[in-house]
Amino acid sequence: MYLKVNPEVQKALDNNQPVVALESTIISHGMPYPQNVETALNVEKIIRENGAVPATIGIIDGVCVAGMTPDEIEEFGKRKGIAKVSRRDLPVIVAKKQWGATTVATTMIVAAMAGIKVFVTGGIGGVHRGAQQTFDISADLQELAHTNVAVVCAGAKAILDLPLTLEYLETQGVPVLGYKTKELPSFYSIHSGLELDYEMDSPKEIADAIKAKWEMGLNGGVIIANPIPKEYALEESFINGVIDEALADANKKGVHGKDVTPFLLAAVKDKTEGKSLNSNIQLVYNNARLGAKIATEYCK
Ligand code: PSU
Ligand code: MN
Repeated sequence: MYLKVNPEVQKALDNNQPVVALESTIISHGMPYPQNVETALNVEKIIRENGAVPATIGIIDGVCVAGMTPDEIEEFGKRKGIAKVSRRDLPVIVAKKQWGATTVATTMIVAAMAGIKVFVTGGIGGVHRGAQQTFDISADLQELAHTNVAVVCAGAKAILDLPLTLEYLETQGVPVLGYKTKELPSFYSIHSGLELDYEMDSPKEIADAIKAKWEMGLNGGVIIANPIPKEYALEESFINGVIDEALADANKKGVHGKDVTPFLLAAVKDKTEGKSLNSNIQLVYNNARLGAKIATEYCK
């Protein structure tokens, strides 16, 4: 009733074949139309080419859908006013039978309900700069603490306080695994200056660590941090300057609550138009390739 799993996705799950979950906030709130739809469909194609079944997740007329059709993805990209739905919003949107775009937290919730273990996205939410005063810590981090889904991302954007985000994840027992890197990538950049404890060199090594965690009953997520391909990375002083301007705008306008992240993402996009969008698209493709391989190893 609350959950609808696409038949192809269900069949793969029943046969222990790899499935990769995908979020819809990135479609409805992360990129402009039509690039959002084009990217979401290409990501699904890449997942398939790498041997897994894609399951784009969103809420349609109050039903949590795991595995949208291409038409539904198109509608998520086009339709105005689709709510951004994190954990606290989910029951209301479902009860009111509305449409909702799922954040990392909510995509993890629905993936776990459906039995999907691996989820690919661009960047996760985290501890915001100034959280000491504002208490603004993304619900994504709490979800990673409790829900058994592995999340492949390109790290987190420097709109966040990245050192505090890593501290929070450590406290909550969430492993952060660098893929072929010992440094936390920061979305548009390969570097953040923050060292990771674990560098993993293959999808199998990552799948083994995920399995060990869950087979021991250590509940919660795992972050796989996959740096953006070098050729698409943005120059750090350029992007950090843009982020500082965006943060100043948000402060001046008194943006708060769930609007902070979309405001900052939109401001960064506007100030770099063209440049950041292409990088964003390419890093998601890169994550899709890795996520499908991890899901495949996990099923072996
Ligand atoms: N960071 C990005 N791109 C995104 C998001 C975060 O670089 O699209 C989205 C994700 O859906 C994430 C959400 O789960 O924003 C976090 O929002 P908040 O900080 O309000 O929890
Ligand atoms: Mn927040």
